[in-house]
Amino acid sequence: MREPHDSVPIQEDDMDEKIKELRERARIAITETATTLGELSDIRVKFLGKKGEMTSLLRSMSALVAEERPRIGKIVNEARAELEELLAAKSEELSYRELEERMARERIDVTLPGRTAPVGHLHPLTITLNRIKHIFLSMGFTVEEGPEIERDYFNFEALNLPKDHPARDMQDSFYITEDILLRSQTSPVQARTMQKNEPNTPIRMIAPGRVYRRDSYDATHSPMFTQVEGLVIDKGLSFADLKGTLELCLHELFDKDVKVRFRPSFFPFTEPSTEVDISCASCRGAGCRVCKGTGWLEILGAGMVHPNVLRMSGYDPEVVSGFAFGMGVERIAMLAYGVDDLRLFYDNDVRFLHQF
Ligand code: 2NL
Repeated sequence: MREPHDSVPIQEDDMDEKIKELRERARIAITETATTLGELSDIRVKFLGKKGEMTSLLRSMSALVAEERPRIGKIVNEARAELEELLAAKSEELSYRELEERMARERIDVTLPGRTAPVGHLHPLTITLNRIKHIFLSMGFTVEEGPEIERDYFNFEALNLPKDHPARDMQDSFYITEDILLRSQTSPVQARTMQKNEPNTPIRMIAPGRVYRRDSYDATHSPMFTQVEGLVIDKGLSFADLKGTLELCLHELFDKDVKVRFRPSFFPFTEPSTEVDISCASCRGAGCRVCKGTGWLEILGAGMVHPNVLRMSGYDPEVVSGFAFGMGVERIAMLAYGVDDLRLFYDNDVRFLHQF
C-alpha cells in the first residue's frame, strides 16, 4: 500500500488537468449556480476553504517533483486569484440584488395617513347631564349628591309623604328593609341639604343621579333612570322665579324659539304644582307621532315648595319660600337626539353610542 503523501512523482499534465477542471467547475458554480449569498458562501468553502478542493490539490503538490512546484504553484495561485475575483464580483451582485428585493418587499409609503387609534367618548346621557349641569352652574346653582340607598324618612316622610300616603305604596319602590329603600327620586338630597343648613339659609342647588322605581322595562319606561331635581329657597321667591328659571333652562337645552307652557298639576311636595311642556320640535306644533298629535311634549314637573316640606327640614314658610323641579335626563336626551327607545341608552351597543 502507498500513502497519498509518499513522494511518488505524479504526472504534471495530470496536475495541470486537475487544476483546470477544478477551476472550470468552480467558475460555473460561482457565476451560474449561486443564486443567494448563502449558496455563494457554501461554494467558497467547498472550493477555497481550509478543507476545500483547492487546498487538497495544493497538498498533493508535495508529491510533485521539486522543479515542477513553482510552475504548478503559480497556476494554482492564478486559479485562486481568479476565483476570488469572481466570488467578490458575484457577492456584490447578489448583495445588490438581495437589497433590491428586500427594499421592494419592505416598501412603505410614508405619505399614507397614519392609523388613528380609536378614542372613546362621552355617553349621550352624560353629555345631556353635563349640559343641564352647565346651565344651572351658570345661574349660580351648586351640584349636590347623596346616597342611592336611602332612608324612608328622607325619601318620603320629609317630602310630605307620610307613611299612609297612597303615592308611597310598597309596590312602587324597591325596599331593602321596612326603613331602607333604593331612592325613588333625588329629593332626599335636597331634604338632607336643608337639614344640615342653619334654618332659612338660602339654597340654590341641583341634585342629579340615579333613581329606582318598580316599573316596566320598555321603550319609554325603566326601573332605573337618571333624574335631575332642583331646589331654590330664599326670601320673596314667587312662581315667576320658577317660570323664569325653567324657561331659561329649556331655551338653553332645546332652542331659543321653543314655546314653553305651564299646566296645573299635583305633587305632594309642592303647592301649587305644575307640569311643563315644550312645543314639539318634530312638527313645530302641528301634531305628529312624537307628540301624539298634541303639538306639545311634557318635559318636567315643578312647583312652589309645600310649607310642610319647608317646616319639616327646619325652614320657616312665614320667612322664606322656594320652588322645586324635577326632570328625567333620559327623556330629555331622547327628545334632544331623536331617540325613540330609552333602552338604547343602557344596551351599550357601540353602533348606537358612536353617533353622539
Ligand atoms: C318629575 C317631577 C318634581 C320636585 C320634583 C321637590 C323637592 C323638594 C321639595 C319640593 Cl326637596 N319638590 N321636587 C318637585 C316637583 C316635581 O319632579 O317629573 N320628576 C321626574
